[in-house]
Amino acid sequence: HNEQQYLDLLQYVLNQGHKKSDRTGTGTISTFAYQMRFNLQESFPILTTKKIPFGLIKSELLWFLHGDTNIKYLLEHHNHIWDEWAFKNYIESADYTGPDMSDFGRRSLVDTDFAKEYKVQKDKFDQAILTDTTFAQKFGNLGDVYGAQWRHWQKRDGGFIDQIANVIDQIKKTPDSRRLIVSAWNPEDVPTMALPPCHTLFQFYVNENKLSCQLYQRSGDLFLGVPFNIASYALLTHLIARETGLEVGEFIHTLGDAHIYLNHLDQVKEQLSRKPTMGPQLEIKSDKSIFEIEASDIIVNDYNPQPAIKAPVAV
Ligand code: UFP
Repeated sequence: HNEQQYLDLLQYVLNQGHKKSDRTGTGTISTFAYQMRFNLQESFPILTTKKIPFGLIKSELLWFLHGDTNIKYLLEHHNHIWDEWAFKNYIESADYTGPDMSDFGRRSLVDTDFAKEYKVQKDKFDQAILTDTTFAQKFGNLGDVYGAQWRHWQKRDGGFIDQIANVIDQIKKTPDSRRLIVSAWNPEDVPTMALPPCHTLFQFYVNENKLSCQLYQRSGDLFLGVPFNIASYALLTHLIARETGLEVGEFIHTLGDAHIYLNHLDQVKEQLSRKPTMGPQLEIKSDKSIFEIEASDIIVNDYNPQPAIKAPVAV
């Protein structure tokens, strides 16, 4: 059963994880190096033991695939996953003249008055991105995030590399190749990045007309981040398989630092007390290419998850 892979990982880290301090100051229990295998023929591996918002996963992945790095597209799709990174750039700029918003992530968790003011400023910011093109160009762009690394990796001698178009081409022409790789990790950029890529590198493999994909994820927040990452890369594997005329095989998820934040332990135990049900099936209702397909063309059928479980994000 696909979902059992994930639940086993939670249990493994509860049992084997050692206490480890981390960048965010939250504290984790952590283990190093773990691998899950999801059979994409069996079901689409989105969790049923808690509700995962598939809409956000779709629009984020399509945003990456378009090579888009501006949050405008995400906001148009009611996706706020990346907002805070753009908002941070804005409040640190000379254009921002509102009340002090420094350290807004932490402060809005502990100070309700501040949280209200933050919401006002953030809504204003989102509206400006949506309605003012010049503002969106200036403050909506996140620079070197996945869309840029995947679709226009900057070459040292000028020009760009489109890793996604290249890998699609290679899968079609040389399916036995052992070089079917897309990399997001750029050691030159890492020191200046707010969030160095978590999904560092992925590789495709073709066997008996089936396409498999392995992701190396350097760091995984097992309760909040990893369920998204599993569904996102499973969807990516489906989209690349469709584009290259192949069936889907497996999604293999390899994690480096696999951790549970100390303030997620109750939520993890709650989730482990639930029983997974049959996973849904993915349906793609369009002939459009991987670069033109729209979120509304992609649906999961028979997705009947148990309720969401809330937990604070470590920032
Ligand atoms: N994280 C994920 N998946 C993601 C993502 C972030 O699990 O897709 F973008 C988590 C991992 C870690 C934190 O807890 O976010 C990133 O922090 P660091 O860069 O210190 O590893």
